[in-house]
Amino acid sequence: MSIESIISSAIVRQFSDKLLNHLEVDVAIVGGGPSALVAARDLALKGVKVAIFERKLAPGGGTWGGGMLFNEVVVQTEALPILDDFGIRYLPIPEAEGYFTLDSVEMASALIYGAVHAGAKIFNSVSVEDIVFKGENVGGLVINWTPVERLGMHVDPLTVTSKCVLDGTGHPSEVVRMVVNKAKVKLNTPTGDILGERPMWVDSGEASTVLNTLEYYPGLFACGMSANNCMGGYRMGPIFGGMLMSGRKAAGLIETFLNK
Ligand code: 48H
Repeated sequence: MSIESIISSAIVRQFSDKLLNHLEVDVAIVGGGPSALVAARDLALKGVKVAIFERKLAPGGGTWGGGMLFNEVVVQTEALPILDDFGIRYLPIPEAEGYFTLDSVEMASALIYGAVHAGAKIFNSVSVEDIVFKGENVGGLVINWTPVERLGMHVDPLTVTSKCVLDGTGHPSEVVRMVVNKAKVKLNTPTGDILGERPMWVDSGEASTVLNTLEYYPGLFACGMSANNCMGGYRMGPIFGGMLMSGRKAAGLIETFLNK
């Protein structure tokens, strides 16, 4: 065999094994933003089989760009244990006790590395275009390559089945939206629908991101900005403690769900 063939066949074989092993998982996570990456690591460390499907080539979601492309973000004291778990460094902000800055590229790369090394598998450039719904139950995800989605090619998708789904799609709550629009079910919100994100109010948004991390329909959880959008929370700008703590809370809720 030539080296050219060896390289190609090794890649095809390894990727195929990886995908085949994750066509049935315990938890299917949509989106590889900060909240989802924390949830994925926590669950994987507990021995839960987790796969993340991320539309973009690079996972990490909105972390890379910091605030307006100034590649630093802020976290508050309560989130420091999570940064420590991932080995992410931070500096105190002298004029605001309890707040810290950190390099957003270090944060994004460490979150990805931490999730993968804990055992979560990330499938990048894969878009979730629909949800598997059996009767009244969430049963998994419908996936396709992002280039197929972007080019509008008429190519049928594949499916991943799972015991539950975590929507980590950020501001638009894409998966929860699909469930409401297509399965026509009522969510665990005051109106039964997505309430919609509100304007910026940092303290309120940070607190509500964690509070709103919930099971919105049996077997369907939301974390991060998706949770805030579902329950009508305020946005908070480039402070990420709420996202990290939301991921940790989501993992705890899902663990309880799986143990039921
Ligand atoms: C596959 C998908 C799909 C899909 C979306 O937005 P994210 O960074 O996620 P969070 O909620 O963990 O973090 C939010 C944070 O980045 C943020 O935006 C903040 C703090 N904003 C505050 C403010 O005031 O604006 O990442 C979501 C990820 C992205 O990478 C998407 O590409 C991905 O989900 N995604 N992947 N299939 N259908 N939809």
